[in-house]
Formats: sequence, structure tokens, C-alpha cells
Amino acid sequence: MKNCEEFRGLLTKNLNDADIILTGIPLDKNASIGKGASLAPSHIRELSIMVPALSMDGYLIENVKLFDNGDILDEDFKVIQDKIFDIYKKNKFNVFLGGDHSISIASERAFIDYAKKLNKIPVVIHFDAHPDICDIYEDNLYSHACPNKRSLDYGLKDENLTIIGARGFELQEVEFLKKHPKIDVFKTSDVLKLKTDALVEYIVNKYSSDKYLIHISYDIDINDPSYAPGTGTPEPFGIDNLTVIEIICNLVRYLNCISLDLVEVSPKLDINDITSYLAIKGLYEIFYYLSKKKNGMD
Ligand SMILES: [Mn+2]
Repeated sequence: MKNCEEFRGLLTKNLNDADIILTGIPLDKNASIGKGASLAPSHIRELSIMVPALSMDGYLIENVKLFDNGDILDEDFKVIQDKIFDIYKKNKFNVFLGGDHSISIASERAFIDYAKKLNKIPVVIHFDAHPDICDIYEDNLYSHACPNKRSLDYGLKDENLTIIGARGFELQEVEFLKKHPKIDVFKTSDVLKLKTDALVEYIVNKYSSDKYLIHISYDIDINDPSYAPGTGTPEPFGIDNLTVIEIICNLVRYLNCISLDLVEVSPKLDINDITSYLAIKGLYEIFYYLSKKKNGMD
């Protein structure tokens, strides 16, 4: 019999039983070039029917359950933010599936408020070919090129923002980052020089204290366009799939990480669903690490 359940063995219909909540935010009106990221949440759910709940090494993803919270269809950032804040209050690991990167403006504001409510210091680790730290882009304060600047404006401290994989800068971003040296930027060339272990060790040491709460923002365009062609702003000279997922998984595992945005997957621009499958297999790898963390395994 054909298995036709989304997220196959991972899904629970009962939020209280869930370890992970997945919420789609199919908004792509703030993307500057290629659109189509609004199709990602429904497309990724559809493809998940084909993917068994196993890690890339063949380990069963057990003891973690996923609750599919559906999509937030509002376009007003304050409304999205308020809805996300309510989801954070469920005290689960949250996945927010974009949409373009502007959705992180809402998710990170909610995250910053939630961290403060818990008396924790919010930390954002931004995986992206682009620093997304423009003050304003194409006359749009809410452009997908602006989420890091909006989060800093909202109270995130420079020293609690780390950018990984940058290789496509706007001039205003280079000038801003020069004036804000406490923002750690690991360009793609730095990631290649440092190697995974040294980079993970540095970030884990920096944010390992209990006082921090971590959010990861993952723009699929950090992966080289040859691995992830289905994205609106493809950026050459990128990072390979295994390196990206290994860094993310280890940070999820060793830090007090409570949420992840996965953005800029555009099924419309994709070839043979390469990028959508990368997104879903990446999520499953992260879920596997969450299960290892829950089970206290090394
Ligand atoms: Mn990007």
C-alpha cells in the first residue's frame, strides 16, 4: 500500500505530544528578484510523503514528534509576530518555513520578546549567502535584505548576532559591518578555511552559557546554487550541502537552540525539486540531532 501521510512516522495530531512545531509562512512579496518562496511550505509538505523518517546514515528519527501547525497567511508583520509569539509559548522546538527571508523580521522579533520573557539573552545565528543587514532596500524597510538590521533595531545586541556564509554584499552592508565589529561575520571563504569543527567550537564556546537562547535563520542560498538552484537570489562560490548541515546540526545539538527559520526555497525556480528535497532532508537531519539530544546520546 502506498504510504500517503505527510512527514510519515514523525507526525502527531496532538500538540501536547509534540517536540517540534512546524509553521508555514508562505509570504514572498518582499523578495527582490526571484519569487516563488510562497509555494515552499505546501510543496515541502507534499514531498515529505516520499521521505522516510531516517537520517542520512540510516538511523530512525525516533522519540521526536512533529506537529504541523499549518500556515500563517497574514501579511502584516505585527500580526505574524504576535501569532509566532503565541507559538513560542508552547515551549517546543519551532520550525518556521518561509517564504522569503523577510519572515525572519517577524519570527526574530517574537523570538527576542520570548527570550526576554524568560530572562535570557537572545542570539541569532544567520546562515546565508547575504548578510541581510541593509537598513532599507528598494525603498522597503521590510525587504528580505533587511531582517538582521530590523532585529538589531528591535534590541538584538551586535555581539549576539553571528553571520555565516556571507559572500554577496551590498556596499551599505560592508560599511555597516565595519562600524559594528562585534557582529561576528564568517564569510564563505572563512568557513572554507576554518573547517566545520573549528567554527562549531568557536560558536559553541561563545554562546554555551545558560543565559543565552539561540535562534537559527537558514537561507537555503548559503548552499552553492549548484546544490540549491531553486532560490530567488542565487549566489556563486557557495558552500557544499554536507558542510552547511553539519554546522547547523551541531549548533542545534550543543546550544540552547529553540527555533529555526528555513527560507528562500522557491519550488517555482527549482530543477527536479533538488532544493525542496535539500530543505526536507536538511530538516530531517536536524530532527535526528534533536532526537539524539533528547535521548542524551553522544
Ligand atoms: Mn540570502
